[in-house]
Amino acid sequence: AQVGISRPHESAHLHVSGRAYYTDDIPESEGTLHVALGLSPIPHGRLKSIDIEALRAIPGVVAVLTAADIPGVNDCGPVVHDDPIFAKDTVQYVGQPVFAVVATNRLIARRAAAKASKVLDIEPLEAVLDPREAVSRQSFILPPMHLTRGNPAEAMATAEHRLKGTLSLGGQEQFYLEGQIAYATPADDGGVKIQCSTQHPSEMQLMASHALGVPANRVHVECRRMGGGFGGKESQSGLHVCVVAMAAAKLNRPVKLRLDRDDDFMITGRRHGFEYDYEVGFDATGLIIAADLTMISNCGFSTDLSGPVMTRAICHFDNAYWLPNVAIRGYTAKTNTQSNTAFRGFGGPQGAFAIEAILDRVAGALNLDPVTVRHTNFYGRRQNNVTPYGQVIVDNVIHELTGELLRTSGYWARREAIERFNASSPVLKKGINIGPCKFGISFNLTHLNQAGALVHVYTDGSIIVNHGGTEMGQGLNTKVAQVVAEELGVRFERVRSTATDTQKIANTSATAASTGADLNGKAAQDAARQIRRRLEAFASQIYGGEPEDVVLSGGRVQVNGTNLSFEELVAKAYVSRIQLWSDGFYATPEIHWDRETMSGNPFYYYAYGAAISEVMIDTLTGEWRLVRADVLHDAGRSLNPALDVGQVEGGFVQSMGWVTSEELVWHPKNGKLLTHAPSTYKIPTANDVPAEFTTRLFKNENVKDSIFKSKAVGEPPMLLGFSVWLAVRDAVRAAGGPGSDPVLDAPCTPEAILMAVQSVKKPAAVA
Ligand code: MTE
Ligand code: LUZ
Ligand code: MOS
Repeated sequence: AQVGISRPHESAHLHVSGRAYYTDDIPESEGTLHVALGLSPIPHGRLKSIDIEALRAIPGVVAVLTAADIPGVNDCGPVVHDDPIFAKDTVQYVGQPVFAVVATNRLIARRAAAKASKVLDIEPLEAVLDPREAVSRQSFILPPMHLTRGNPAEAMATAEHRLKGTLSLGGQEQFYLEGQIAYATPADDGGVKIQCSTQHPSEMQLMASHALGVPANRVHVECRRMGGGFGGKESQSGLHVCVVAMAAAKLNRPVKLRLDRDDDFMITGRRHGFEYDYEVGFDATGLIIAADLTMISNCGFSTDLSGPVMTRAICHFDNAYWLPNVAIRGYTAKTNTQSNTAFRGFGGPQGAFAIEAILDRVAGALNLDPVTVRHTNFYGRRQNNVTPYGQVIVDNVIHELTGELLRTSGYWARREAIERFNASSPVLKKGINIGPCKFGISFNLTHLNQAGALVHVYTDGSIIVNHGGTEMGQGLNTKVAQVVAEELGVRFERVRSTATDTQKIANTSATAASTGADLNGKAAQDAARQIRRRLEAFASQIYGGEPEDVVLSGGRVQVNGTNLSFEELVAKAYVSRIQLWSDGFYATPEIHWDRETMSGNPFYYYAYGAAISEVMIDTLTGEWRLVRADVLHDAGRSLNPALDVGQVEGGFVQSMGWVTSEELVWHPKNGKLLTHAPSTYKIPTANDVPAEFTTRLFKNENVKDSIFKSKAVGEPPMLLGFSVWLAVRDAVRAAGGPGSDPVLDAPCTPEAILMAVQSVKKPAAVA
């Protein structure tokens, strides 16, 4: 078998030896020019003038481009067209690109662009930086979204207990190791070729064609791989692509733009931070009767993907829990900051975080174990199994999965041991908690759930697969190659994946929503299957027997008593003029979504998981450490367990970083992002991975006809690191004593933990 077994990443040997080509490794053509962007130094203002001459006079500067130089449309917005490539008339955040300097080398371009505050004349306007203030001023990106089920107001009024609260969850920088980069080369007949780091080549093609004012067939976009995307290159690779495309077209020279890390932080957006107001009604067992939630997402200055991000947040507030009466309101706050965008989970984690925080308070208020309260509220198998948006859950494994994890992690015994430890340890306190996950798989914009592929079998029997998905380190190309190998009965080493290319597969969706292997795997299987059918028909024609009885396996072909190699059959088929290549297509069945009523079947299926984390905090300093983590995750019948475990571990750690140490701070007055480099923005490092860290895949298979019954695995683990934040809460609760009710937002930096410890003595405000 070629699927269901661990295979090294198709480029692992290149990654580890430094020979993998990323965009910046492509040899530069003669005459390549370099761009740097001139950025707005103030958060909101009227742009009066740009002293272009001062910049042009700098030796080595070839051109200075502004909004006036864009031949087509000054926009790189993915959905709503409110994302200027260069600010015109107004600037809307500190870091917004206003002009581009094109120079003979990168350093000259950067030095010239750094003079932005000297050459820009901007009349300041009032800026809104805080999302709650934006709401109070009715400064929204989109109309509010509402989802209600049952009668939450009535149920709340009659509930035995009620809790109210507010909660804040910060944003998160993608921190892809390879920053944003694009390289454009002028091509024949008014065309341009763009090699860039993007999750969405087709969108880059359209954005560049709009900016240039030429048809899409003049723009060729290629991406061999990214050094990480994490959602940050779904739409926001567009600005860089548009800048190099227009510079290359105007100057008729190859042009490259590679952002410096600080500029990447200052220019591009990230995960939306969320603010919450909630009320929850429950009974003495912790069973939720009613939930009322208001979510505010900090969108920044433009729309970008904020609409579908909020939709996914609303559709994940339930996480794995049955909420009989629920009201959810989503407000998209417009602020004078970078425009926030996709980040692993795409709003789903922000929705689920709210219910996890709420359930943990419920458990504390009733003095019940947090695991017990979650169990009480899990969706049922045959009843209480309909989501607030009306989808019936038919694949629920959360009971079995958490049951297994509780056993293998020794949760109950460790809970007792931790209680004994805490009773005798006044300064250091331990906490343990669970973070369950249910995550809906499919783009919530239904039409995006389609994909294409192209499989070529060459006359020597070697194979190339091209598909619409992009490789960002997640191993998509490996999985797709495994699928093609399985279908054609050859070893996976025989199949090579090539760069994603808009001239090979048209109209692709972003590699996003974790659907890469689901969609492109199926499309590639469709292509490979057509070739196999032709080979089977041909083999039975020349050797006799029925096409259905031909077996392609292990690089051999068995037909009616004859056994020959795959290469031999391919060579014969070629000479007989059999088509040895094929396209393939896939569209996810069954799914539908009504945006007006916020109801339907948006997800083909759900992926499940859970993590149990144990932490120790120092109540005198707020410092903390993850002592142990146990993760069990559902990847269905995994296509490649090694890759999937890697995705789960990576997602867990990235999730933990978000809710514990990654803090974004904008200057409250001048609006500048202060945490714009690893010196001040703290992502987890190898040292933060716990000494005891066990990740396993839950034995399961997809109930739906997904590719070889596997499940998407990219984003769901982004919920698992919540267990670390919840364990910190548990430790703070231990510091406060029975019935105490920690006040803790995310990220729970040491400062936040210390403040929570110092204020924790107050008992829970249970009504
Ligand atoms: N893993 C790595 N190594 N690098 C990445 O950039 N992006 C994540 C996830 N895992 C990412 C990653 C995100 S945001 C998504 S949507 C999925 O991978 C996309 O790939 P897939 O659909 O093939 O899983
Ligand atoms: N929906 C979704 C989307 O669920 N995930 C995505 O990444 C996405 N991107 C664009 C539009 N809708
Ligand atoms: Mo992932 S946020 O869907 O790119």
